[in-house]
Amino acid sequence: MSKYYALNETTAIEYVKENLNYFSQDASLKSKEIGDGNLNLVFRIYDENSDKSLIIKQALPYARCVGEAMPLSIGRNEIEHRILEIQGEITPQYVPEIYHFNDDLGLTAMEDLSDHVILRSGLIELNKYPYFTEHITDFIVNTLIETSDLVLDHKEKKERVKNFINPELCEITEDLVFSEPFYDAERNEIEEKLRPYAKEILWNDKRLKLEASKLKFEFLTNAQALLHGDLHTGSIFVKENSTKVIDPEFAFYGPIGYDLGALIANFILNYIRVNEISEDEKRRDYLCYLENSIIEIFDKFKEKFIKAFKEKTVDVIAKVEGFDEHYLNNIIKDAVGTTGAEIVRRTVGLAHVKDIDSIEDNEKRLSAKIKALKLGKDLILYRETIKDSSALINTLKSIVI
Ligand code: SR1
Ligand code: MG
Repeated sequence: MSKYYALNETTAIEYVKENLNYFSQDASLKSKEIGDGNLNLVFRIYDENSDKSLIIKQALPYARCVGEAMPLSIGRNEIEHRILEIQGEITPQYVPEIYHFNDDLGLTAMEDLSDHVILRSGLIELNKYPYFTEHITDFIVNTLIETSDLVLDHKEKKERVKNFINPELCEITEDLVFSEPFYDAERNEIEEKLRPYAKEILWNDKRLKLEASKLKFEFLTNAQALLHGDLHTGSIFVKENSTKVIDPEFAFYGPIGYDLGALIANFILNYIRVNEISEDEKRRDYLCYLENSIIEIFDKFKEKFIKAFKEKTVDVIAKVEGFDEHYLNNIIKDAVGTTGAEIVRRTVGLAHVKDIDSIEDNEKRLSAKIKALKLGKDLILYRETIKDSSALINTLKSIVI
């Protein structure tokens, strides 16, 4: 940590000039800090004389959204560039290219994706991405199955598990997703009018706490595959024909359903927003788009997973008839439970999402949040029975519409 210093817009340019051979000698470099995530600094460095640019992402020794009261090791940067390397070998088309890293400074230099937009912003703007579900299901299925015991030699997989022990960032998820939203925790961010609903829907329900604890212990102990670990719509860049998954610093060996569930939850949060605020015609059209996207993510994941299982599994006994279905059913159960927990935590926990919090009308925002809590709860409680996309959509519509 002794060599560490946090960059600013000026020193970021100096760093690039001294350490990277990316720009030409006569480049006129400018720099802008563009980070709007919860943890890190992000600088865009660009040459005014050409169209060349890159991104420097630097870990701060604390969580940016909380400040120094929440210290975090800059070692998360190493996890991030290591998993980006692995994902880049499996699905290079879906991750940014890495140019350089420096673990002393906790920084990585990578491809600038400014011609893309963050998916969450695109969804809030009611934009559509026709290839997204195809791309993201390719990414999830391939990165997860290829890092699992189904495909990897078991000793090599255990080595990977060791290399991706990520206790600090896992603790954030364990606390913020699976524990604190289910009681009146100090760090919860909850608007006053929602408090009685949170009590009734979440905190007074022992059945729900039991199911949340089962999900938490699944997350803690089921080292199935190398997860992205934070696959919400703010971790994905999109443009019409391209999808890039960024920010895998929460990576670790965990249950496959966690990545799938986090993604579906964030589409549902946007669905709840659109249902609450949009004009009639626009609303119907965009709700259809979101509904189809959720169905496609769910169905394509299942279809591609079974296909990849059949084609890629090397473990002899795992090839026995019926094990693929058994394995997939457990993933889906975890995914639906995670979807519920992610929806709940983005509504009452420490880290919210713009989809819901930026609803300006107080009554509509409260209504959206109450629906989110009810839906999240049902998805957790009834996850064993929600086995296909139509059951998921029926549950969604019965509460939200
Ligand atoms: C203190 S970190 C809060 C959240 O931001 C990250 O993106 C993760 O989702 C984490 O839970
Ligand atoms: Mg992130």
